[in-house]
Amino acid sequence: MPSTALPSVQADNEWSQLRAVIVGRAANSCFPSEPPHMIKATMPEQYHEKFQPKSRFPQDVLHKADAELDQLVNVLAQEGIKVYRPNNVDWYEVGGYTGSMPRDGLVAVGNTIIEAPFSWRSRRCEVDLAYGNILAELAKEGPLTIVRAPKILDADTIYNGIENHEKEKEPVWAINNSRPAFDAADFMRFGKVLIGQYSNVTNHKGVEYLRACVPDGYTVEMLEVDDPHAMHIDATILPLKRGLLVYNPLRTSETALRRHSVLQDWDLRAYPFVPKMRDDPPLFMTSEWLCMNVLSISESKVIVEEKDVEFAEWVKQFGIQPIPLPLQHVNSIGGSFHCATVDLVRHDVSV
Ligand code: ABU
Repeated sequence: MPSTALPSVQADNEWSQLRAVIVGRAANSCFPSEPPHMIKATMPEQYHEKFQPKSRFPQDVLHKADAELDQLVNVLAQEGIKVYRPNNVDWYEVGGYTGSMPRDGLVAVGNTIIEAPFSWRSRRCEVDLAYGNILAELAKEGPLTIVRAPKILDADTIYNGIENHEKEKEPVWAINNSRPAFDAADFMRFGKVLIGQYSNVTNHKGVEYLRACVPDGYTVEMLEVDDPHAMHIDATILPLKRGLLVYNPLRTSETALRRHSVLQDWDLRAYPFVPKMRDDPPLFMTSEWLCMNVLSISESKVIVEEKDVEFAEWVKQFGIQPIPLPLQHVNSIGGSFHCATVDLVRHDVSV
């Protein structure tokens, strides 16, 4: 008798009906301890001095962030979506960053889930510690391929020659190309095509490595992005539904997007407003463009941050219902709804 059970991982776009998802946890998150040149390249200038080794985010921000994530879980469950939660980890003890940004470390491509070979030293154990239990559960629930990142056994070389050159010449990116590195949030899925960006955490070897990991029939293309601070593509492009993409016109252009044949006949919309930077709670780690960092739960429903009223009103013209929820304290420690989740199963996958 053929099984009617859902596959535990089956997703290759950002918009079709969501069935299963990981939602992160904020407790014990710390400012990531990375070299000053990386912080300078990727973080808002006014908060650079906060990025010291063993430095916790404010406790009240973390408590409120976890309450926001719990509320998100309840709303997703009410929509009939299966939710997986990470382990509680003491990031202070292990010298890590967070369990609230699973999008950076994992990406589902069809029936395969791929772990990012992080460039950041502070994130090297993140997937094992926070999401290891989920990967084991997914493997029990159904056949899937899990691609774990290569372990770095010797000294890491990713910053060699970059840290020391900081004073002489601004590096193009904050990492070199000595080993594969990418963050999964530097890629968006459009069916059989993934579109990504090179960034301060994603290098050429990382992209070649990802190309080798995706299942047969999938390809990885790189978007031309004009952003020296680039780190994660999910506040630069947003495929809202099949055929409709919103982009940040300060970072990319319609010309660059049209070079990708999968987008040839899409409606490409520059977001017409300039979002405002929020400082209460502070956006320690992101730009003001987080309003684009939404989670689509279907082609007609999208979860948006409740303060991003302008964005919520704007998407209604496309027949999309915004679901406003609070996430400002999660925003404060690194991202919004897209960053804080990993979609595992979406209906209507092009496999
Ligand atoms: N991690 C998402 C943030 C991207 C941005 O601020 O542009």
